[in-house]
Amino acid sequence: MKEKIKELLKELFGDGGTLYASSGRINLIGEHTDYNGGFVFPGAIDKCIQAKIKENGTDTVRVYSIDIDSYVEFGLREEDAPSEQWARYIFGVCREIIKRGGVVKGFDAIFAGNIPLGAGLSSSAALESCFAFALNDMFNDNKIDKFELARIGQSTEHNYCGVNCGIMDQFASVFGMKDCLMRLDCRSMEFEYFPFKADGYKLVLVDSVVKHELVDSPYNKRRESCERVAKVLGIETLRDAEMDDLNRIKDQISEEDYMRAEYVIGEKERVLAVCAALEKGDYETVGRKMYETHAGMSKLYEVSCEELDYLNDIAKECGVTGSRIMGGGFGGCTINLVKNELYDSFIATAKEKFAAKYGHEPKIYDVIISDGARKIEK
Ligand code: GAF
Repeated sequence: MKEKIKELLKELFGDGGTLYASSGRINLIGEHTDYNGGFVFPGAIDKCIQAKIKENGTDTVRVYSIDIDSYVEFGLREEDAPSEQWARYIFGVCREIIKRGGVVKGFDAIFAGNIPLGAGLSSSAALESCFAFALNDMFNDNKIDKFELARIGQSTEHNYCGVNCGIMDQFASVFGMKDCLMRLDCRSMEFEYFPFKADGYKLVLVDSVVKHELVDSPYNKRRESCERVAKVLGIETLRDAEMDDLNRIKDQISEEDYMRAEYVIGEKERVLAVCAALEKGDYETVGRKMYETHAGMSKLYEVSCEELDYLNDIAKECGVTGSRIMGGGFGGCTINLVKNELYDSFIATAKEKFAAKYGHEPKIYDVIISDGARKIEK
């Protein structure tokens, strides 16, 4: 990927430029908790976006996406927003830096990635983080702090892409560290690195290949439900709600909003239980909580789909320690905590059964926890 990017930059825009990267993410547990002020537990992975970028001395940004085989030029003023979705991520990052008083000058860039698109591994956050990190390095002497870089990506989603996401994906992509998961408190924004070495286990993603697409999806509706319940409770976010509180206002909210909030309140506790269990090396509890999350996401939050439920059932039948939908839902992957000795038979069974039912095999990605946003070379 690196060589191809370098070659094309030279061919299209001449010598020079710096190569940057940022990663996709997994999340062990803590789904749809970020915008509710709760906890998340993500890590960056070894699949990333790489971009080679150089200043071009104009007011124009010129970018070529190798994977989409698409070239876009845009100016740096608000009215210059491109119509191509992929380019809006980059445009949004530029605008959000400028809005915060930062500097962005015209540049040329070529980028490519190996994060499967629509698999719920945050390829868009990786793209935003890669450019936010790069433009901070190139034009702002790295004065924008890392949390702000993550917020720049998040605001890009809100203001240019129509997704009212939380902070988890951009946080993971910017702060990711090799071999570590991170527990982030999305209310205080305090976080801790957790070295993750589940001896005797593997983390593996099973991709249903049902395309998960958050733009214009019911994702925003889920968030609205949570905000409605918090409002009735008179609190800022569901982080401050317990089941007793929810039951107290049950007749003032819709049945659907009740279910959404019930899931979020349970999920908040599950993240903490998983962290405590991990510290004791108690993977059985970790796994049990993952299954509980899946059930909640499927039955209460209703962000699963038939294919993901089927993958979860297969995991259970195979004796996999933990399995659940990962990310926003509506397609994408399950994340599975599998004992080493069960790994081969689980993968073989998942492929076979899924293919028999849906006519194609799921894709399998082993999880390797890696670094987040970084400069690769000058
Ligand atoms: C998506 C969002 F972008 C995140 O902010 C988070 O809410 C996640 O869904 C669900 O946990 O990835």
